[in-house]
Amino acid sequence: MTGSGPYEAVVFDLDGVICHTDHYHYLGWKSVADDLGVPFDETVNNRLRGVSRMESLEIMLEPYEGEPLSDDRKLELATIKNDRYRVMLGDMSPADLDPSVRTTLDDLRARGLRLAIGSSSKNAKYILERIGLGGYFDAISDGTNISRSKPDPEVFLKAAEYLGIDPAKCVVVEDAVAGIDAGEAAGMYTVSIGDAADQGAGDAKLGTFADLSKVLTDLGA
Ligand code: B16
Ligand code: MG
Repeated sequence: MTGSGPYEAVVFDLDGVICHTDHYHYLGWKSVADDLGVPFDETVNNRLRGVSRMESLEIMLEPYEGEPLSDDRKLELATIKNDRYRVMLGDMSPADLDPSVRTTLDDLRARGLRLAIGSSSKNAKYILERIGLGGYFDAISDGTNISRSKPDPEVFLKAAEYLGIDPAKCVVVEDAVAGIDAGEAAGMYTVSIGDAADQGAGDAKLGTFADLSKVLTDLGA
């Protein structure tokens, strides 16, 4: 069965929407910034939402005033960050999935909506496994299948393609302003949560993830 309203699918960003790996990204980048003597705080971290790993590194390095860094050294720094981040991900479990997120996803699925992930992360499948959602989604588009980062729409257009659904029939849920911009560029209805909602982005805004059920009801889905 497919959703009968104008919308047939929901594409979810992962980090900051389905789960809160954003704090682990912060700790990972902060530890590398500390090693380099570069100031790094939550304000800078907010600029990394939805941004690829190497672009995140460049943002973190903006205040860096040391010796010029070669491309190999930059790759090494990004790898160090990712290794430390993966150690933190390894401690995640299904207990890190908010029960209201699971209930809401199940509610949407019961309506016949197709559910997909649209994440910039190359760790997306590993994270989904850790929190007990491995195999749950109908399609996963992530950092391993894109060549351009949000706000480019590629990650969401691929999700729609994998689902076999017209992008105009997709709703996207995002915590990053860059992600909302990407959803709009993909021609999707955009729903913001967290930082993106705080900044007034999106066609609709969520206070909590569970509010998504009502937004979709209002959309006729
Ligand atoms: P990785 P999302 C994004 O995930 C994060 O928001 C962003 O901070 C991170 O740099 C990016 O994934 C790449 O992550 O280093 O794991 O490949 O919000 O698009 O789900
Ligand atoms: Mg995000």
